[in-house]
Amino acid sequence: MNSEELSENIRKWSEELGFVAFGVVPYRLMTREIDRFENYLSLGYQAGMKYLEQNRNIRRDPSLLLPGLKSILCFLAPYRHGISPAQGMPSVASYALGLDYHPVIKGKLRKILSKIGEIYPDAKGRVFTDSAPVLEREWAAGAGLGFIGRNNFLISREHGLHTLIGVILLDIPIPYTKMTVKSGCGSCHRCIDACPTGALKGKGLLDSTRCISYQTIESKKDHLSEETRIDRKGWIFGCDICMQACPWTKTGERHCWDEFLPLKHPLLPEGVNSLSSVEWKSMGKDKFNEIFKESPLKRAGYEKIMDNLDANG
Ligand code: B12
Repeated sequence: MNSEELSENIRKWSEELGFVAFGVVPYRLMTREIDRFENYLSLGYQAGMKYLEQNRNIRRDPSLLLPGLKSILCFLAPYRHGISPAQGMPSVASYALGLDYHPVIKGKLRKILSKIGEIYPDAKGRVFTDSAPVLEREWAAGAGLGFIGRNNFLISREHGLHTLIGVILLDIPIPYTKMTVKSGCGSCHRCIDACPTGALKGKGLLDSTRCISYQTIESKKDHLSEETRIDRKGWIFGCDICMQACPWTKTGERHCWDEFLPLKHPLLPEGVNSLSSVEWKSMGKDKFNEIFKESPLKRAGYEKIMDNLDANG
């Protein structure tokens, strides 16, 4: 099988697994992109995410993750379920209502990688989603899967913003799918206007110190500390405000993997998006750990979610 045929097969396998887009960028040093990233760090916009300051050599040269790297395969996993939190209830970001996307996406990427291995037994590859010091949005944009919006999202003209990025690094060449996607932001700055904390700074920059998503997921400090004392507008895990404000958010058909639909658990018959603040607070740590053991919320953990509830009053 030649590389064009392999590429067509990868597309077919990825569609069978439910990915809504596939594209390829060839390996190269990320020299230009790393300058943008360094600028972000110099402004302190990484807040307390020390891991963003590390492994800069890998972000610049991803072949340090896979010697002989030739191709970077990018895939989009859809999670547009169209379900919002009930009015006045604490909000969880839409990507986080179901199962943790990391094992779900990696599992599907591994299936693709093993099919490639059946045809090219000597090929070596690695799969990632949000799990390596790499610039996934830059790659997905480079592979023609979308443009990067003012709200920082990789926006697909076909599938909108509710997509997560999965990546396979391969040491064999796969034809490049480049097809630069023209920015669709124009003069629109609704995301910047909508962000209640002023976290979006324009020019593709997001100040994490002010971002509700950072505050409610990543920050290790409690809501009373200076770093995190902002109005979180009811969000207790992640934030979708700049996504909801974007005109592209309604683009495309409603695609959502079953795994990303709101969790249904015997201990949670109505689903996670219908819990009131009182119900969250009376849940208790053991029940929380049981219900959310395969959910993204376990990254924040019980104490942080309780603190986020307190922060919203
Ligand atoms: C750290 C991180 C965060 C941090 C910081 C986010 C940030 N904007 O910096 C926090 C915790 C705040 C966060 C929040 C969210 N995150 Co996050 N996050 C990451 C992570 C691990 C690294 C991102 C990073 O390196 N940030 C540093 C900045 C400098 O890099 P960047 O965001 O990639 O931005 C680059 C481009 O935008 C580019 N750029 C800017 N302008 C332009 C213009 C052009 C033309 C081009 C080509 C490039 C370009 O410059 C930047 C540097 O190269 C990535 C996974 C990964 N490894 O990439 C996921 C990732 C970006 N997150 C993701 C998601 C889903 C979210 C949330 C939506 C979750 C939520 N609902 O709360 C929010 C969205 C916030 C936002 N508006 O960006 C998805 C985004 C998918 C998508 N379609 O865009 C990713 C890709 C994970 C994944 N595998 O799907 N996240």
